[in-house]
Amino acid sequence: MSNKRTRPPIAKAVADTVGAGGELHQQAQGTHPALTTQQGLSVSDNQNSLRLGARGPTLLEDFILREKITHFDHERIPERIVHARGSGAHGHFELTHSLSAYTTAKVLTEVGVKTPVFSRISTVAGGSGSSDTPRDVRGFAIKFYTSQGNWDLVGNNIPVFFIQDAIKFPDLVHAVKMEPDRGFPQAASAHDTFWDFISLTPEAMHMVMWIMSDRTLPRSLRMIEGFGIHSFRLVNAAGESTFVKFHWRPKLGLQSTLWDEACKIAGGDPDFHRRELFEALSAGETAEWEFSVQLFTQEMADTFAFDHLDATKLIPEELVPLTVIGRLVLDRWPDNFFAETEQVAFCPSHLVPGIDFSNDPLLQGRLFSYLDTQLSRLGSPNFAQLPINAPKCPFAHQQRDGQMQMARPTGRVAYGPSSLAADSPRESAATGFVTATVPESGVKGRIRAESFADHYSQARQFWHSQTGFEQAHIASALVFELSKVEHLHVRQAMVGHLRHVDGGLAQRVADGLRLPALPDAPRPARPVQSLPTSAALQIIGKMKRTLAGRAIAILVADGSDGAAIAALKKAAMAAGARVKIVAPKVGGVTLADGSSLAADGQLAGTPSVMFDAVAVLLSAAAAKTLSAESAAVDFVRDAYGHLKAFAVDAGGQALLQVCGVQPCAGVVAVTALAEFLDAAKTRQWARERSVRSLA
Ligand code: HDE
Repeated sequence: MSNKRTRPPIAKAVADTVGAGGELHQQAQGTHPALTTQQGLSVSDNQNSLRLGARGPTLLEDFILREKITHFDHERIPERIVHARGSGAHGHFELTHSLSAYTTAKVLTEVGVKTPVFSRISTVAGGSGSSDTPRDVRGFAIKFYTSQGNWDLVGNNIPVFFIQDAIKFPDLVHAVKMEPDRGFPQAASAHDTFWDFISLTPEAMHMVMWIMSDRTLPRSLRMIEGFGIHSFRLVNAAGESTFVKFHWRPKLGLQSTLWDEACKIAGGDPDFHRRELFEALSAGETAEWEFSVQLFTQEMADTFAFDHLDATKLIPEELVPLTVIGRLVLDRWPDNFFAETEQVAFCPSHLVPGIDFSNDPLLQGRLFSYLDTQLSRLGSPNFAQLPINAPKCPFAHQQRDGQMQMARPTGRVAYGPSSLAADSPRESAATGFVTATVPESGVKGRIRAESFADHYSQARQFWHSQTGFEQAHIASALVFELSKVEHLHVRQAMVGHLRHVDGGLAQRVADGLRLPALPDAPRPARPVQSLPTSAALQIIGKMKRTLAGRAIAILVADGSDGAAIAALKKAAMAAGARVKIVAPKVGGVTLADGSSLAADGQLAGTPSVMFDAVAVLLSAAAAKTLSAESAAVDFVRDAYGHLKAFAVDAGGQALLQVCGVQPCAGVVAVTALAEFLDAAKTRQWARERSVRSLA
């Protein structure tokens, strides 16, 4: 029970005491309320269970011990079967452009209204305790608490999906999760069962290109895009429907880590993304997205070279441009992780009048799955009563009883039609949800539409839309992942598929795996088309040259120059960056002028992978000491290898030299502050080929 709701009386002041065993008894006094049991009974001793004799057995009679332990034993609920690891935040959606011509949904027609939201961003494959930075799709779910009921938009950070039909989802998830006999790998697609399944599922090839790109290695949860993926329908007052796809784009721009960096972050700070969002929101910053729609009619859809009901396809922006309609802002970390982020229950079937589903077979399956999974996860059909799930608009229904009924429904009437209660809830033809009237016909059967059969053309389009750096990362990711696959025939089958995407890509991956020969390509169901490229599919083109939301480390030690540190910190913060002082000891350093400087992080526990750019400002003596310190050498080498900008003074330069870092673009004297801050806004891509071999 929340002690906020049932705050017991403050006990009369008694001083803290030390018990016979030396244990501390903190007494209720001042603003501290008296600790109680769930029943409100004030507890006199929270340190010792009830015993027979000081060194004797514990008594079953101890109902206080039993209540506490019993509750503890039941403090976990089943984690989500997918998307178990996630972070959530509150905020709002503000509409800036009305879609009243297309829909009656007030959330999409009332300009200026701020609709409260709760959003949860997650990885897919790992358990709830897994790290934040594996190569994985990010789930991006938004619950809009609208004035017409809750609308859940349960999307991802990638606009397409692996499979076309919901019946394949359990297979996909079983293949990517830990292998069932051995219980590993955790949160990783780089293993045999995943690639075996993929190599036998040609429809996954477009998604494979996306997941092998750096989209699956986000720098921050504030730097990912969001997509509803499926086509939905908007329905207007006249009952006319228009198809819609939802997109949301980060204000801070897209930004990713490098693969080596993501792996090292997982060791340095497994909570990297959660902590970043928590720290940003706690500091008064926001996470913000520009919210857009792609609107199209059935007639337009009939002209597309693909089927928009197929979730393995996207609609290029060049074909149907995006219309910006609002802002999504997250600005408040939840009060309690479990009550909100863990218990929030998203269901694509939660929607409002004016929005409706399409026939996308993946979406149709999801409409069943989410409600079903919430029943098993939250244990009761009353999960909608949890504060995080309850609508913020008035609601009234006849659903009663069930486990954990928290409300106290009154009156005799829990049914309809009824004539006994004047205030019982009734249907409303005027405001109620009406399913779009869409004529349907066809033969009943387990059928896959022929219009879903082109599995390679958009994968090819994606590949050809990337910059050279991005292509090298995709090819290298494929080599990395397939190198972890033990079965040669699976590696070969995958490279065979890649031949349809691009012959050069297939060759690069085959070389990276040292395959004896280029494997045969499977026969495609449809001829592969070369579609026009689309810059919107890149990450590099969508990065922002900004320091907002970026972090800079200044590595210092005893004897560092305080004036240089202060000037750099001031300028970087003025440009929007967060700055952290990293020192060999967390207690701080004594600067050259004898003054003290506190550290934000200790060198061994604050590696450079946590930052976007670094400064190394050291005395000559400290540079010498640190050159024999592997944490310092790794700090420099990793920052260099991860293509980050450096600001250095003479001591910093000396340490860089020991670490084998030669003068090059992006390594700047600390006196050239503007140059450093500009370089810090991006990675030094030109350096990449000199630090690692890529496929
Ligand atoms: Fe989900 N998915 N999914 N999914 N999904 C779940 O629901 C499912 C799919 C997505 O933060 C589960 O509450 C099926 C596509 C997000 O709480 C479950 C299919 C997209 C989240 C489920 C899909 C998503 C989930 C597990 C194929 C992007 C996390 C826990 C038909 C458009 C929500 C839960 C959160 C979670 C089923 C495919 C996004 C089992 C059957 C496509 C963001 O119900």
